[in-house]
Amino acid sequence: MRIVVLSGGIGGARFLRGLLAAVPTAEITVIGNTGDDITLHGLRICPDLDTVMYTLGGGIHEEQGWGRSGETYAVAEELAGYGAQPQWFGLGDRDLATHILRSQLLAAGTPLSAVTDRLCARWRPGVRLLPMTDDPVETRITIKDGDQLRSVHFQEYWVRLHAKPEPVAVELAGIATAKPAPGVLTAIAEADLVLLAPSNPVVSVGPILAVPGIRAALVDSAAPVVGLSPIVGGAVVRGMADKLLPLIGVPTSASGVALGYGPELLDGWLVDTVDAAEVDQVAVSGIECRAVPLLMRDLPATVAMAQAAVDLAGQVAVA
Ligand code: FO1
Repeated sequence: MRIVVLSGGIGGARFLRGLLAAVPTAEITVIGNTGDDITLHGLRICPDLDTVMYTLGGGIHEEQGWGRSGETYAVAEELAGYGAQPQWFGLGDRDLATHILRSQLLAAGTPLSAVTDRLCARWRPGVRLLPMTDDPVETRITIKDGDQLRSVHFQEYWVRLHAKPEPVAVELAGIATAKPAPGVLTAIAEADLVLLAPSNPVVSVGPILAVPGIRAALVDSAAPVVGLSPIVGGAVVRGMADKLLPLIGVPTSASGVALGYGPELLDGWLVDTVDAAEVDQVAVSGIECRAVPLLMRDLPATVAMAQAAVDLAGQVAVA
């Protein structure tokens, strides 16, 4: 079975660990969000690609869900010694090796998709990891700064500002001229099943769907498209989606996110059991909906929700 998963962030990577265990014989292609990518100290950092690569490759800092296990920070301390900026983004020594090699290859003209293949050759994540595009896209948040409006990189909004300032708009700089990375549209066309991981709909799944051609390919795809709600009981499980969903006019609810993606995109949607009352609201829009436990407390729980998504896809495929 060929499965394509749109994934971003820590939740998406953890979901993939359950999916791999639930369907070990499946060929899984992950389309990873690159809107989070940032250049710091002259190095290109791809958080959502690295979190998938490290999580599935066994190198992740488990508690954080990002960065490397067994990390040290000697380089960051030396940079701070020079007063080098910025100092708000935690870069460990092991993680820096990834950014150094990626930056070296990008500077030599290697496309991000080929760079990602090169890095994954070491980690062997068990999935094909594709960036959504090889072109530069940057998620930026316009915030209120006193009576001024200021646009900041998503990472500054999230990591330095802890999503505290009131956001006014989300912008995907570069998206209009971004092209799907090599293999993305083919993977979608050949997929037996497409899954939207329980990732942030605004800054993780949203940018992937916004790459010209990707959403249309999914809408036109013969494969069932099934998503898992990242909102449980009207709240985010992690991250700051609740602060950003209002900016795209989507309620912070399991049904709201499904209707935000829309029935032309979604064939199926999983909500958590606490949101079972919302199943009908989703179903009347034409999206098959089930209520199952969606908290990834441990691997068995994650395997069960991944299996539930695959099962739902099987039901909508024949419907
Ligand atoms: N998240 C933080 O909250 N603090 C950090 O200092 C931080 C550093 C960092 C370094 C590399 C990397 O790949 C991810 C990092 N993250 C950090 C997580 C990152 O901001 C988020 O995982 C994603 O951008 C959310 O999708």
